[in-house]
Amino acid sequence: MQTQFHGKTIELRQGDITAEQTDAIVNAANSRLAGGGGVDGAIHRRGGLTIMRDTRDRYPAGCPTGSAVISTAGELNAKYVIHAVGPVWHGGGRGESELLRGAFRRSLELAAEHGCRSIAMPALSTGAYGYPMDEAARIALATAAEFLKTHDQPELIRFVLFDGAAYDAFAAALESVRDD
Ligand code: AR6
Repeated sequence: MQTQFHGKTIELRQGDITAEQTDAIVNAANSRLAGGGGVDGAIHRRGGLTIMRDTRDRYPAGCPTGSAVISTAGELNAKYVIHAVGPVWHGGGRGESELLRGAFRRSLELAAEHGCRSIAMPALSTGAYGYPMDEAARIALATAAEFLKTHDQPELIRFVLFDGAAYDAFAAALESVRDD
């Protein structure tokens, strides 16, 4: 499923984000950039050790929640990995929505700053960090659509969703963003 926004494309795809061939792939990282399970584990497994070496050299202090940093993509079919740190879900009263928006927004800014024409993003925070999928999908898509209003790049923002339930939640949210 895809939709045009201001001449650029937001697309939904079900699958494994490490197989993407976009210029940038976004990782669902933690603030220590220490690696872990889920998307993070898959990216480091498939991308090789140079990704961790690069993030350790460049960002020894890690990355704050609600932001992102950029590194080499190692052996992945991308130019860059962008490590985005979404919030842990605590019920919604601890600024989670702004932090999630910030993680997506900073990832898109980094992609634009590095001349990326395409970016693949996962459903940040919806796995180990427990963010409710429907709400996360609305924030992800609203942030992407908003970004495309004022930026020429990336021309393609692709959300790569791991399973059918995540895909359906993003599809419903994309309909409502489109109608805004
Ligand atoms: N491709 C696309 N989506 C995936 C993949 C994949 N290969 N694997 C999982 N997902 P998570 P978080 C989905 O847990 O919630 C790590 O340990 C998954 O179904 O990867 O932000 C980090 O080191 C879910 O919908 O990220 C952090 O400590 C979504 O991606 C922490 O987990 C995000 O799940 C980050 O937790």
